Amino acid sequence: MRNGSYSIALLCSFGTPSALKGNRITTSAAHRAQARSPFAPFQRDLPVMPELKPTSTRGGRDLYDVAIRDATAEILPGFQTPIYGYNGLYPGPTIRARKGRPAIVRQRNRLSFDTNVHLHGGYVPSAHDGHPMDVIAPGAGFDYTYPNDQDGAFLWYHDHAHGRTSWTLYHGLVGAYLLGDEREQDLELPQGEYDVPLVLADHAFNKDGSFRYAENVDLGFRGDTLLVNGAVSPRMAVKRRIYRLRFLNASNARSYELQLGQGRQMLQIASDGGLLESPVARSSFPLHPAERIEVLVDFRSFKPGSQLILKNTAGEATTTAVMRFDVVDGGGVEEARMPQGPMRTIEAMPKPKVTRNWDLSLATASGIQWQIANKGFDPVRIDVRPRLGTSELWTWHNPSNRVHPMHLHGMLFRVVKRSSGTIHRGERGLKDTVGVLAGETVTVQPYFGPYAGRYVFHCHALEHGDKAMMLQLEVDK
Ligand SMILES: [Cu+2]
Repeated sequence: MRNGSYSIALLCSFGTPSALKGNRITTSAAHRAQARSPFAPFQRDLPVMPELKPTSTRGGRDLYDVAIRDATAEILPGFQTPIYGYNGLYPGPTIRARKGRPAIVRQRNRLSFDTNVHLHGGYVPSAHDGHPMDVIAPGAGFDYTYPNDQDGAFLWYHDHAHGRTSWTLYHGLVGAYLLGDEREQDLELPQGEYDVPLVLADHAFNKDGSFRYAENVDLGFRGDTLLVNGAVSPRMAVKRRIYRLRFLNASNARSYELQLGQGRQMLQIASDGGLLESPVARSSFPLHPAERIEVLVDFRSFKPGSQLILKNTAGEATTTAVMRFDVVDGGGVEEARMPQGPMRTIEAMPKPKVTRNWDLSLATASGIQWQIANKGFDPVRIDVRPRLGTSELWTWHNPSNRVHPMHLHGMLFRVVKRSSGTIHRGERGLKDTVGVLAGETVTVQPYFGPYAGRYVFHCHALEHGDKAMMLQLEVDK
């Protein structure tokens, strides 16, 4: 019932058609021409999220200030789409943090309902993790302290207030948090404009330009329009240089299979938990909700004028074209390089002494609810108590006909077994989310650390997590 009242309150407080009136802007003839078919791909340049600058760098740590608020975004040319945004932006501003330099992100809730912020993939003390019940009331704020003492990785931040993440993330509460370290620097990976976070999400629109959302707890939301960094299938001018493309699947429930051109080589260097031990050449790769994959693409071998379409081969008609890279002349002296050999040694985890099995299933007895081990989320119940500094084998068994991207808060794991076949080398690094395919059984080995305390693990198909495919773990000292 509580969830139902949330939805109603949200619908009322959120941009109504009357609020949208007058936001319609009149612009140049070219712009109006575009507005006639705002859903055609490759019409807009890829937006780049602004980098958030610290308000203080004193005392060896960076302080950031963010307002979580209602805003509008020009996603379709000529329309203002109501969103919720970190600093009023969709996607939110990018935070670039450094390993060894703690950050405090002061989040002020200027929305009309509770929200919180989870740093996805971060080693973060329990009180700062954005547990679904630890929320910030309207008008209040919270200082999230991030130690940044893990290896470099593409983390991301998003709302995690229980029961409505499918609504709030869909309406804009996502942002990139790029944690860099010295190893990346030593490898001379592309930097600056050649290091590009790409936030993918499928959406649908009403005629007035507002986001259209219809809840589907079983399937999860599917939109008919792909957005990258908040633009419909955009184009990006690339110089003849090496680019680091960092993909985040910020979709509610859609999985992608990404392919460049007819299968041009992309060199995967990282996954959720940062660099792989060695780079892996890929002609395409899957990306499930919440997963990150980072690749290097060498555009030096393409002639100026070449166009390469990044396709989602798992998509349907309008959800196939993800974006286009337009190779332009110039580029100057290349400073980055493509790593050939080992990039990182991932420390072995302690031998697992415990094996746990988790069935992933749909219960329909009293309304539709997704469950883990026949249980839905209960904030007063702790479901599992692993010991700090140990590792275990966790087996996700998925007899359902949906993909469940299973995510653990506050710690990382390795994928050790897939019933559907061998584990791809691109999936052998550290992970925080694993796509468990329909009918599949997947075993992962989490390491319970570095912090003791209460965390959650859940399905990252957002409609599944909201209702209520999430359990609690407490790491005991
Ligand atoms: Cu799921």
